[in-house]
Amino acid sequence: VNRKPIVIANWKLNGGLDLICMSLASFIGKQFDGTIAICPPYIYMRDMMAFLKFSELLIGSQNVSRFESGAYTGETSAQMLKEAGCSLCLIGHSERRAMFNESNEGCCIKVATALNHNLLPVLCIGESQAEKDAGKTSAVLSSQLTQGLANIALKGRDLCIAYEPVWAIGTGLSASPERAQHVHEIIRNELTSLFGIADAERIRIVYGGSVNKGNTAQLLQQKDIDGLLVGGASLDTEHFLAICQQAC
Ligand code: G2H
Repeated sequence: VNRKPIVIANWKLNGGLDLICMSLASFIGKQFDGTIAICPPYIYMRDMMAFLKFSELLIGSQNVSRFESGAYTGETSAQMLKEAGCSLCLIGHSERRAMFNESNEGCCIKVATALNHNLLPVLCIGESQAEKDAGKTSAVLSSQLTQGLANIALKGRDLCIAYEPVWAIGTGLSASPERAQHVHEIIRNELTSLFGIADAERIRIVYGGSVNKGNTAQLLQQKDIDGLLVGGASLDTEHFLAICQQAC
């Protein structure tokens, strides 16, 4: 199966015009055999878009509203993101689940909304340290997938899953490539039950959690690791470029 790699930068609540200029300048003229995307805070998307004709970068969002329009203060809809030139959106990042009460059911509505507007949904899942210690990793991921993708019909459209073990996020403690591969295989099996083998083989499963230029190559050598979701290391332009160049 030829799944082209995808590397996604998640700037979280970081960055500014300086970082945008530096990042985009260093990507000008670079070519990749895969997809590179940056998810800045919403406010910077339009600034980034102006540079995009000079590079192959895509822009993603860190979240999307479950609503289409109406009296929902502070929300940004999938249609607005699409109009702004966005190609993908993160859904259910563990920080949103933990700090903004995002549920699997809410994530499922967001996945459907993103698909309907031709945005690539990147559904983020992962177990906590306590769940890992209790041997519940498979069960947690299974319910995040079955509930987060309930009644979703792909109809040929793309979906991406990000496996981000909560204990590895921003801690410097990445999952070992072997453990990450083991979990990605569990995820692909679950996707096979949900969508059938053809879709499950097509869906890219990316790893996130303390990715850096030192662990990129080994992670991507694993059969079921199809890309990376990079937080902290993506805020250093040269570091992020080094990750992308190793990946694709
Ligand atoms: C996980 C990741 C990016 P970091 O949240 O989504 O962040 O690479 O800083 O662990």
